[in-house]
Amino acid sequence: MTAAAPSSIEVVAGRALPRLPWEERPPGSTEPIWRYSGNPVIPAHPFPSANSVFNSAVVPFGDGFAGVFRCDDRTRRMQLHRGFSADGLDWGIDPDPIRFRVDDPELGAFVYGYDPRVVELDGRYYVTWCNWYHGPTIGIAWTDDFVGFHKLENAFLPFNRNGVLFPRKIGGRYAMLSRPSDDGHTPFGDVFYSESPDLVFWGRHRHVFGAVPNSWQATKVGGGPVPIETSEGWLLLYHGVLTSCNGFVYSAGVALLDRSEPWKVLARAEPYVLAPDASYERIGDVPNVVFPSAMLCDAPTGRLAIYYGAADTVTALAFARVDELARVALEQPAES
Ligand code: BMA
Repeated sequence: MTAAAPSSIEVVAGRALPRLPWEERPPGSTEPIWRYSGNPVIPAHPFPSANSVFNSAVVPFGDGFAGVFRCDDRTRRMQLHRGFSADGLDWGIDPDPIRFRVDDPELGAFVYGYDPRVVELDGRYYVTWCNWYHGPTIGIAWTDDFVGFHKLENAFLPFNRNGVLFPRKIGGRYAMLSRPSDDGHTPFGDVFYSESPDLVFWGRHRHVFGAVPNSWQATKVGGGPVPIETSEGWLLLYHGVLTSCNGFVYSAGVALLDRSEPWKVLARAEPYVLAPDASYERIGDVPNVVFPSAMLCDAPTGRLAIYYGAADTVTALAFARVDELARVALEQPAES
C-alpha cells in the first residue's frame, strides 16, 4: 500500500539561499539524489596534516557558509575543524583544530570528536558530535561566529552516537535524535528521540525506528543531517548499515516524522536513496560508505545540497528536491 501523496509539499519556515550550490539532475537520471559532477567537494588532504575530511556539517553563515569538519590527522586522531566558504564548493578549512571553551573542568580534556552536525537554533549555532567521555557519547557546543566554541554538558551517558538536534523547540523543548551504541563498531542500533528544557538535561526518551531485517539497513540506523520541516512532516535523511561478508555497507534512507511528535514515523521508504557506487564512495579508508551529515535547503524552491562523507576519506556533495525525497518516503514505503 502506498500512502496518498499530497499535490504539493512545502518547506516550512525555511529561508531562501540564493547561493546554494546546485546542479540539475543529469538528463536521463531517475535517481532521487544525484551527485555533484565535481566530487569530491573536499579532498582528503586540504591541509598538510590531514589524513581525511569526511562526515562534516555546513550551514548558511553571513553571506556564505560555515562548517565544522571531521578531520582525522596523520596520527589518526579524530579532530573537529572550522571552515568557511562563499559558494559551498570551495572551502577554506582551518588547519588548527577547534579548541572548545569548557567551563567545568570535570568534563575533561578533549580526547576526540567526530561526525559533527551543526544547526542554527535560537540565534546561535549548535554543534553536536560524537565526543569521548569514558567512551563515545554526544557532545554539544555553541558558537556565534565559528571562532569561539563553548562546550556544554554531554547530552547522554556513554555510549551514544549520531546526536542530531532539531532546528526549533518542539512542544516547548529542545529535541534531539541519537543512537545508543557500544564502545566499538556497534553491530546494532535504533534511532531514539529525547527532549530537554535547557540543552543540559535530557529525558522523555522515545523510540523512533530501528533496523529492518534482510535489507540495506539490517544492522543499524542513525540520524543524518538536521531534519527539514515540511508540510508533510520532518524530512529525515539517515544512514542504514548492512553487514556484508566484506564488512559494513553504509547507505542513506529517507523518512517523514510527525511535526509535533517526531518519534512518530509517518512514512519511511523501503529502498535506499543513496548507496555507495562512485569510486570515491567505494574506495578509501573504509570502503562502501556514504554518510550524509548536512543539508542546505533553499526553502522557496525546495532544492537541497546534501554533504556526505564518502569512504571515510573525502567529503562529497549531492543534490535533491525536498518534495521528491518526501514522495519517495510516502510512495515507496516498506510493507508493514
Ligand atoms: C561509524 C562512524 C562513522 C563512520 C562509519 C564507517 O561507526 O565511525 O564515522 O563513517 O562508522 O566507518
